[in-house]
Amino acid sequence: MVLPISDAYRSRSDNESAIVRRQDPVVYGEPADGALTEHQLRSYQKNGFIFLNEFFAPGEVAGFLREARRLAADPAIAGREEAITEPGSDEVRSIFAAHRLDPLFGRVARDARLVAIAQQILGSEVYVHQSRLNLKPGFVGKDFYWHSDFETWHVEDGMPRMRALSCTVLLTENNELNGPLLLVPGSHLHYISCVGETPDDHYKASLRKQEYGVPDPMSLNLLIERGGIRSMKGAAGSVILFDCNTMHGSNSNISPYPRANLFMVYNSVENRLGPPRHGLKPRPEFVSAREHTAALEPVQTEYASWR
Ligand code: 6CS
Ligand code: FE
Repeated sequence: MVLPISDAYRSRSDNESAIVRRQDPVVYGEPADGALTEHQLRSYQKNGFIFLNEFFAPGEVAGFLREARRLAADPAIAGREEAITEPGSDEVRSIFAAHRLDPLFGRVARDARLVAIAQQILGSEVYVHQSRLNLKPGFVGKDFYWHSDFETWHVEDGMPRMRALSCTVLLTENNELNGPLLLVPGSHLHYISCVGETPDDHYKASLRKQEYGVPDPMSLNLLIERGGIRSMKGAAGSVILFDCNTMHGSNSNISPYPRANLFMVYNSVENRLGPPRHGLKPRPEFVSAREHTAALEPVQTEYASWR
């Protein structure tokens, strides 16, 4: 594979940070594709995200949450590398590859309504680049510092272009108390090139607490002055779709109320991974799919009668 001579989204290679204009479209498909309305697509294009209130019915999402709790309490799961614990505690923070470890989440990832939206925005068939349950338990759930996912996926996974999106299904209510997702509207149109070399096996530390590939305060200030910060509070069953380059993070959870979310990254089949940057070794399959990249076949599921 030949690497491009100049990399528009170079990062973690210079001593100074930089803000670069986005080089890729945000919405690749047409309103006529039918999943989101023209108005919704325009809002996604402008802000870099969209909130779909109570996309799943209360009875459906109650089953998802039961399944998430069952997985998190399963000792066989806790012993696997997909299970990441909180810094400073043994509580499970995330379970990666949830859609491959668990048949119900496998169905949710292929949910016909979600896949149709991902295909419409990305303008092609899609596959799951990464999935995880984020459990953010009460009292000990730690923050996720500001970052663009694309910066990590480009550098550490060799994702070529900005043609992926994250889909978060709220499994509990996300409110002002339990550390909801914070997004910077409009930030997806700018790429922040970060300072610092990436250590080997960075994911082992970064999935707990990220310290490389984090944007500098000046660039963050600039983005936030322009776009502000939106706190994505909402009822269980709601869905947040956000562009791979939208700046985001979340606060820790010092409340007793867990914030459980299911997170799936849809990537275009035309944007499969190349080699990571800076000679880094590819991250494991459970963080970053290189083998499981066949186009998803959408399925319709009667979640209420699941099990
Ligand atoms: O390293 C990653 O791929 C993951 N890390 C963060 C903080 N967000 C995106 C992604 O799930
Ligand atoms: Fe992220």
